[in-house]
Amino acid sequence: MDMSFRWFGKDEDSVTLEQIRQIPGIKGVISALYDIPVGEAWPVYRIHQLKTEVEESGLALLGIESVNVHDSIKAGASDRDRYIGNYITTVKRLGDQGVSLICYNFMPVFDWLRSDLAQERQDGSTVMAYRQDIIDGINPEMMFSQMNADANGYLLPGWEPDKMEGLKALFDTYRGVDEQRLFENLVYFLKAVIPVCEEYGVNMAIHPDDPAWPIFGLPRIIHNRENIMRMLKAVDSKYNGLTFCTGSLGTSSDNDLSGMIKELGDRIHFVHIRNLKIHGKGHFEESAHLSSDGSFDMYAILKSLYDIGFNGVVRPDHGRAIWGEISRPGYGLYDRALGAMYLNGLWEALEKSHLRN
Ligand code: DNO
Repeated sequence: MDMSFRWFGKDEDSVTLEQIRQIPGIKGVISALYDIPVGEAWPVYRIHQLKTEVEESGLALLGIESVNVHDSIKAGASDRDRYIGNYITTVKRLGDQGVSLICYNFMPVFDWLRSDLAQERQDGSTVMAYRQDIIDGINPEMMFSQMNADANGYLLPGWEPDKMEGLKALFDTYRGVDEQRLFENLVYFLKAVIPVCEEYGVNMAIHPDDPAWPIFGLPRIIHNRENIMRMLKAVDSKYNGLTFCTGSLGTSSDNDLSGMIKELGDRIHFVHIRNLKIHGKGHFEESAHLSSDGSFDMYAILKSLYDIGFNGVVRPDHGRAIWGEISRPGYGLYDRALGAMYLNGLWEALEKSHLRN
């Protein structure tokens, strides 16, 4: 297992590569070229620059999160082939430079969603939280403004403000796109991209829908065992895999996280680990990683990964805001570093108890 840390680049992250390097057990970072507009091919020299910068700090570039998929591809619009062509160019360029992991999602218009980016807890820390009743009373445009206003001046991944300007048109693009159509559009995309991934040794790891149900009337198709298996079977190549995100899949208590890990096996290429405190259906907050602080059994999750022989990339996911740190919500240094240490500790215990038995 390679423990990693998400890094948003030196101009956009409050956390530096030097700080990441000092977290025990971190082998590399997960990053992206966040300024390249979605749908454009990534320039070779920019990929090279990013990789060099990371490597000069003593870390490895362990994967990209995300090479985002243009909404024309998701909606199956008439210009999708042009964007798929650009995507393939980026995959080839990444593969050429030894990057072998791409995380992406297929959520229409939006990415992950929270109703509160800084909910205060009893200990004075703040966390991101979700309440469906609040989301139900909000229109999508307001949601964009609110998420961006509350982001401590940082750009939230997936919530770029420029999207808001064309939001109505974007929703129109999805008219007539139901779950079945969205699934077909995903398969169309994968059928074009996966053969290239096979040739270039790049694993595609789709990120599940977060939360694990449709929002704002838009379809979502990657949020439970059945629809993930269906996606994997539709393009049955090892390179067509999953980012197993505990915090996304775990928003629905119908998802048995440990059972899913065992079933998905070697199609899991990347793991995002965080804990949630579930308060009821459609109501949760992001807790500390520690099992006893939330609703998930982190030992059981790590044990399932250990049992399937997982040797891919892991990262601690959203952390709490603690010790006065101001950062992009969910992506400060302190609580994610605590998370990484805890996960590494569980992993060490699993390895040693296995050796002794
Ligand atoms: C949220 C992240 C997601 C994820 C994308 C992958 O913090 O986990 O934004 O990066 O869904 O494309």
